[in-house]
Amino acid sequence: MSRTREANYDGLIGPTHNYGGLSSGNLASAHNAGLIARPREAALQGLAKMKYMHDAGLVQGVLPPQARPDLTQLRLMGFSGDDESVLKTAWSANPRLVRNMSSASSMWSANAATVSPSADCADGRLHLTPANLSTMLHRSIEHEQTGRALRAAFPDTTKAVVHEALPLQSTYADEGAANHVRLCDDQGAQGVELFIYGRDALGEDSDTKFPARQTLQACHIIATRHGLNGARTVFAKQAARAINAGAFHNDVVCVGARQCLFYHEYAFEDTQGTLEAIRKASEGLFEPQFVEVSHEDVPIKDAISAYLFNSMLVQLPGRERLSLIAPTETEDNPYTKAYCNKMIAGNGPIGEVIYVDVRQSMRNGGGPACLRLRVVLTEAERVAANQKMLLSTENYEMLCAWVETHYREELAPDDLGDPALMRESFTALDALTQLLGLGDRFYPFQR
Ligand code: SUG
Repeated sequence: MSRTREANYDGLIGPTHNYGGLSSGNLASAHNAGLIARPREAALQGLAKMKYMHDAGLVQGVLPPQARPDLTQLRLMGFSGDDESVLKTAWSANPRLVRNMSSASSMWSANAATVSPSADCADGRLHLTPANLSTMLHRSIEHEQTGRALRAAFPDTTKAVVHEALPLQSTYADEGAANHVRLCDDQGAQGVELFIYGRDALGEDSDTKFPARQTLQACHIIATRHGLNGARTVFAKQAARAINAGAFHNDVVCVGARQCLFYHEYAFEDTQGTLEAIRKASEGLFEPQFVEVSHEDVPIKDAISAYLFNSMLVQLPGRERLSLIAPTETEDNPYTKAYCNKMIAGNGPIGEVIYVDVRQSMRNGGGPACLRLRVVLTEAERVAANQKMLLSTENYEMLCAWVETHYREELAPDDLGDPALMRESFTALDALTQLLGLGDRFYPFQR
């Protein structure tokens, strides 16, 4: 067994966490618009999940929240003066714009980037492409800071390449690892990378009711940039009916790990073709294991509302079978709970389901899997990574204390116009740069 391991880098939930109703096609975001959010509780829930994974023996990383409100964007839109004047004039001109510029959405780090481990890439380096997130205004402003955070996490360019995001144009719409699955035998061996797209921007018109956020063109470019072996790469179309039912990312209806692909019957446009392509791409490497959940066992509506597939599928040390780290909502839903009980009683590849409480994030459509970016690291890559961005018992406690010091208990969307919230947030992030070893010029407000 090689010493290559999969790390999970979670997005630390930021001080402006709120329910803005900003994401069309994301049913939770739409239904919960305007609710009072609890940023402190949200951040502590996220940290508790990270600590759980760390204690279970996995490598756990932390990605910093982004600076919000994004004053650079507001200045580009013509609002001027000192920071407080920019926020105040923008808020009185257009509160919805300010809400878009204030979202804590970078917490969902499954959308931060697409990651290809060095074992899959022609130049033997780890490749990461920050997602342009061009479909949603509030997310399209993330990629630059995401690139900076990833460069801070993986500073050794002889081992890791952090690319620029794809151009911000709808042809290249890219939502990162939420539409990407890697299957493999040992983590350090050549794997099969599966890219799932919702639309072919240069082909026929998209026929979905909600936006299809990932294009085939974006998938092709990323696979080329990363130097992937074409014979070990699969491109599959997400089913329009999944998008229309609220699966705004593929990871709402599918998750994979090691040799196992766990997915809903309605996930892919052409299920048999997709499975066949995966079988072919994995020939000589490993035998893929497919766990398909039928619509009869779990109606697509329940799969999406209970977020069964937005779980982390992980190989925990000491376990023979895979563990599914699912949201508590999966336990609350009779269909998904019954399915999980039946599944673990069987002898398939998934042997255990562990429920975690990330309810604050869930109300915006972000389950356990949305909150983490998987990065397979060889031992040398792990040693070269920024150690302060890896969770330890010590910095977990420091991060919890930091949240307790700086975060508000409650936040309504209209609080986002409050200059005091902006000052509190920037003070918090300034302090965080020390804790995570980011230097004192990481955020725009520090420069
Ligand atoms: O992009 N929600 C995010 C949820 C992202 C979930 N990620 C994955 N499935 N990997 C989104 O729709 C809602 C923000 C608001 O409405 O305030 C939001 O951006």
